[in-house]
Amino acid sequence: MLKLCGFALSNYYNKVKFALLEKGVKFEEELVWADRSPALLERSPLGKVPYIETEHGPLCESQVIMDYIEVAYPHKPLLPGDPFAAAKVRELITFMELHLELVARELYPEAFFGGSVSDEQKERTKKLLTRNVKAFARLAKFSPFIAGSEFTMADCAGMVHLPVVSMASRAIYGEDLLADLPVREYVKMLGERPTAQKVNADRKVNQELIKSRGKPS
Ligand SMILES: N[C@@H](CCC(=O)N[C@@H](CS)C(=O)NCC(=O)O)C(=O)O
Repeated sequence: MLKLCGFALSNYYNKVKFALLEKGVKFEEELVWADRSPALLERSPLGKVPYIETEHGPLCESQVIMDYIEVAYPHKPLLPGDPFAAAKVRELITFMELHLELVARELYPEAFFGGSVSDEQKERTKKLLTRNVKAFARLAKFSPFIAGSEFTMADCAGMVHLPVVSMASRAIYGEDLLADLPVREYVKMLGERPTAQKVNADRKVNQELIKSRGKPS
């Protein structure tokens, strides 16, 4: 059986888990911290989670995993059949991950982990994030799903990444740089899905574990 490895506070881990649950794919979970141990590096060479264990071997990088499970388990597709519409879904995922989450990630040490980020870095990140949010707003539909009327894999990404970007910007700048987008309503709507409730409940349990154990690495 396919095994999803990582920890449930990770937004990338939860993106894949949300997709697996939505597709109804049977899978197991293994708690793996991003500790750069030799065993982890053998399966995920950058020491990042998630990765999956398949009957063919391990696979890392969450979007590569999403694309693999989409093809390997084609029932209940999370991408439109039309090639252009499918590419538009992937475009949204790239914007959320490369241009929002990865940029906001510079703030996480101070926003979430008790570290500090220099003022120069904060200023650079704010400029870039402000520009990227405007660009993302031109693409995202929120009607009611992020790519339009159908739930897609972009919603698996949206539900996990957008709230973290909001939280990080509120913590560092005292303002939500996503405030002009209907993120709160969107996340609430997705949160009504039993699959999302499972992801969120498991995340909370893992968060408590991390609080008692320390930083997730
Ligand atoms: N591009 C990777 C990003 C995964 C990622 O950054 N995971 C974090 C946890 S949310 C991690 O493993 N961080 C540990 C590290 O970077 O060393 C993916 O999409 O899977």
